[in-house]
Amino acid sequence: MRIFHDDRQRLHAPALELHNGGFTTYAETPARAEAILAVLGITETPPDRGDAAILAVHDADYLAFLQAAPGMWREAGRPGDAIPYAFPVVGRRPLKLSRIDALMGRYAFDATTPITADAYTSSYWSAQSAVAAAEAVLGDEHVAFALCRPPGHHAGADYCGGYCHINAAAVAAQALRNSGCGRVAVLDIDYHHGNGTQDVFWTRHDVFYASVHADPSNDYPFFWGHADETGEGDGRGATLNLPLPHGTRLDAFRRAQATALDAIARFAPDALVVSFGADTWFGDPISHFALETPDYSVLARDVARCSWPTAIVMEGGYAVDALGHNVASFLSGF
Ligand code: SP5
Ligand code: ZN
Repeated sequence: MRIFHDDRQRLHAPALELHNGGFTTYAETPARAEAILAVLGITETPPDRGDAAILAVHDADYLAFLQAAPGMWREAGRPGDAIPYAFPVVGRRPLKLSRIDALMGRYAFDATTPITADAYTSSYWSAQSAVAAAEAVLGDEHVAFALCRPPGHHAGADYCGGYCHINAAAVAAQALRNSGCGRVAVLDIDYHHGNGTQDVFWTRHDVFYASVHADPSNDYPFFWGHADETGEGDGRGATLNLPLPHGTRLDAFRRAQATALDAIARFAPDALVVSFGADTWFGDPISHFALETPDYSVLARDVARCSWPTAIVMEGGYAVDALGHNVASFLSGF
């Protein structure tokens, strides 16, 4: 299987995140990618397809802000990484905002996702890896893996959050659409709901989004991922959310994934993007499911049996010592 990753994806290294009322060490570290590389071995550097594939999903003003924010933060005399503290819950009117703090809140939905000086570069290359995987599965390969660190599925067209700045899975799905796939599905099996991917495709019928995740009644990202969210307008019925309780093990997860795969089969996609998170593992430090390492190959075989060209994109997974083995188990199922 071809595996794509660029060394620049490991530059972004926030020191701290806001968690439970104080600052704690950042869970989404470059060591995650190193752990996966150590187990998988050789990877390919993706070609640079430029801004176009990213601009097909994200707003230009948002991408410009990701690049400008670290400098604005420094010029304002702030220590550490840029983090927001005020959010426009009243709605995001087209106001002329200039203060770094106002812009940070405008372009973020949480305070756990610093915009470091390397955030844009690392997420840019993460997205290029996803595009390379998408291109590979339209060529001779049936399946390819993008080692996408930083992750992406919480980032929307104009906002960051959940350790994500650029939505690599959405960029891959849109790249597949632009390369002649009329219908594309995204299967999201990270522990957390992929609110950004859902938002990007919410009103579209050409990209189906299905997610198996922790019930947002008890878990991040709280405001999205409830079972009654099914899409709107042209996208009505093209979003499927399957929330599961704490303690979920393979049997229940596998049944939910089968429900998602059945719905995707009815949609009849030309290609599939899998947002794969290993934070469903029983020992994950920030999550509460109970999958075991061999379970990932069972889940992957169920996906592989559907025989759609499949680009796998890495999302979460924070038990660094187990992460490479969990990823290898998943990929082995293909
Ligand atoms: C891509 C992805 O899996 N994002 C997950 C974002 C979850 N953020 C909310 C939970 C924050 C927990 N922070 C723990 C810090 C430990 N040092
Ligand atoms: Zn996650």
